[in-house]
Amino acid sequence: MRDISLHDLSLSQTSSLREVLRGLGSPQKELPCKLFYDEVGSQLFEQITTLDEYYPTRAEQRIMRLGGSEMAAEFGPECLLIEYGSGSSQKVRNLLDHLARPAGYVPIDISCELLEQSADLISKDYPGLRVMPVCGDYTADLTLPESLPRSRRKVAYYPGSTIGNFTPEDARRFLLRMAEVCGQGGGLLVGVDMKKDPLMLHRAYNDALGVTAAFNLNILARLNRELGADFAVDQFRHYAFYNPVFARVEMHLVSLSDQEVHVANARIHFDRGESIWTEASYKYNPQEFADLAGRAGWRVQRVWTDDRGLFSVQYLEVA
Ligand code: SAH
Ligand code: AVI
Repeated sequence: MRDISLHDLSLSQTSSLREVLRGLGSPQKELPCKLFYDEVGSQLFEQITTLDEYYPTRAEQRIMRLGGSEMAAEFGPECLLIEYGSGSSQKVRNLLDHLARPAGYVPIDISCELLEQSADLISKDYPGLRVMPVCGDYTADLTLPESLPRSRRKVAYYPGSTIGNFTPEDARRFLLRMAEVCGQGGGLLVGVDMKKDPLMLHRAYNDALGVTAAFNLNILARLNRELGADFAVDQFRHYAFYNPVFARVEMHLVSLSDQEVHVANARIHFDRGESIWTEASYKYNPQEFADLAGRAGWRVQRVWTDDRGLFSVQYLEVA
């Protein structure tokens, strides 16, 4: 059973031209990573999840498969599940398979086509479940449907280590907002990628087939397609590395020449070797994440990890 009202938002609303121009106008040029996820970008991300080098998806999926019934037991019966950045809605199946009489499932994603397809598949495979997809930018003031079903508990699900794409301070603010959405007694199940051998991280963001490079470069092609920009995409190179000082992988697009680019009425100059910072992916040990979440009003109840200690899935409740 799938609600038909999609809260639809287009690129112009989700990430205004102003936001792009501000990013490209700052001393370290940058673009928000949410811009990766148009239809092409979402397909490229799905390919990334199948790459040998990209361990996080496999590690998290395995944790979910093995731990799904224990996680569902923590949530209890009649919970309303709100998934942030649901993408293909694959991992959530490990929860839906075990939840007792869930009140509903609210997947939220900025990639509207993928969200619709995934919501349809979930509705088909879980016929009694109320599915209420919300398309939009969860970093903006996103409103959930007014007619949310009554539930015993609201549980946010935030898989993929997508929380690592915020700076720690922005992550804290976001966790705070999720605590407000879930309210007293609310829960949060979050996937968090852990610190590890920098070489393994390096490979995960520099795959041999170049899919991550294509994913990164697609952001420029998207600005050309949707904002009428004139980036010469072949004049930029994907550059990703692990920065151990900040415990984050940084993805950049480096200009291969001195060049001018036009975005709307703005002319933007690039020196050869200058970069646009497109994504940060922070890595946390469980205790570091517990401390961060603690500063946002959450208390960790349980942590599941894989046998190689690559990834963690943590269940928290509003303190
Ligand atoms: N949860 C999936 C997908 C992770 S990729 C998994 O674990 O494999 C990150 C997802 O978050 C994408 O589907 C992307 O479209 C979505 N996303 C990224 N930034 C977003 C934002 N600001 N608002 C809403 N969705 C966002
Ligand atoms: C969605 N997010 C957690 C991914 C990550 O690993 O930071 C996006 C990604 N970037 C490059 N590869 C995958």
